[in-house]
Amino acid sequence: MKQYLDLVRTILDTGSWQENRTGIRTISMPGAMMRFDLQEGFPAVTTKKLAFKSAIGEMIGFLRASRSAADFRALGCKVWDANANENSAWLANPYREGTDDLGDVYGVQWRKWPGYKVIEASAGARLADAAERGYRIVTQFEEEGVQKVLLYKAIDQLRQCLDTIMSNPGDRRILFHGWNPALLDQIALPACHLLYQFLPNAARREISLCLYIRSNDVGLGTPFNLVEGAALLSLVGRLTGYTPRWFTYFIGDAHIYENQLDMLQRQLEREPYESPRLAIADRVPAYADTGVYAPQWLELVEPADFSLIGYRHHEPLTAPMAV
Ligand code: UFP
Repeated sequence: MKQYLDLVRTILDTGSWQENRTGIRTISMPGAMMRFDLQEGFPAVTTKKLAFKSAIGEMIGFLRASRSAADFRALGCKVWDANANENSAWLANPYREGTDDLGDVYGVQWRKWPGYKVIEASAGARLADAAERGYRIVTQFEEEGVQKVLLYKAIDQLRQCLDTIMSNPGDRRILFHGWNPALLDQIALPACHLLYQFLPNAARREISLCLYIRSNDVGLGTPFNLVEGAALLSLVGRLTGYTPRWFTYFIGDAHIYENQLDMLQRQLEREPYESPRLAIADRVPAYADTGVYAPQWLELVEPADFSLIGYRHHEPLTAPMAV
């Protein structure tokens, strides 16, 4: 995890102070990248104790399209409590459905992206094609004298990615997106990690992931997001029969909050330990062993199915999260 400490150093050396909506200043740097070979180990921060279970709980909440901080708590992840119940802009938002509601956050977009089509009522072939793809008619209406049909389908982007890895691994379009412009006004926090692209290599039976994060809190968010991305790639590899390989992590706005500087300075003084390995429980079927494609395990996995082997870390350090 030298790359993480290098990123922290680069931000401190070359970044500049900026104001933002949270009221806590940051040292920010535009554009950063880290690239991990998962065959060399799991990208777990070792210069403090990683909240591994919490990060895995959050990822599993996303896999289940959870939109309530209570669901995340039940999975062992408390990081959404403040965003759900303390952010004044969200508390006043008319789309908020009461205590703990987060709106249409990550998982809703991953698993149930709302897809709409408007098709002319006379366009039989298009209507038939849409029906074949699972679109259902919502209503028929008239626009400028033309009868039109509104259709809807909740798009399971992640499942489509797995299906394509199985059926057409050479495809260069295996990605899912969390940034839905139509829904930014009904969400507690617009997606930070928003674009995931899977890159299978059929000849080597390896799979890689490129992840783009528009805004990353490098003190608290980055260690968390690294766990989630690497664990997701490992799970997808398990279910599709590929060995997880390169995990490339792009950041747009890479920033360090002022009140986390002490925590990071102390981490810079520590020598990182060797990376641990990720273990996924045997009950999660490996396609490479069973030959049976079982994508339903995207929803069946539990936090206890993920563990780190050989995770050696320095003393825990804490710092406040900016909301
Ligand atoms: N943040 C992360 N990772 C996440 C997540 C949030 O680093 O997975 F959900 C941080 C980035 C930023 C803040 O500091 O939360 C989001 O604020 P904004 O929307 O203003 O970028």
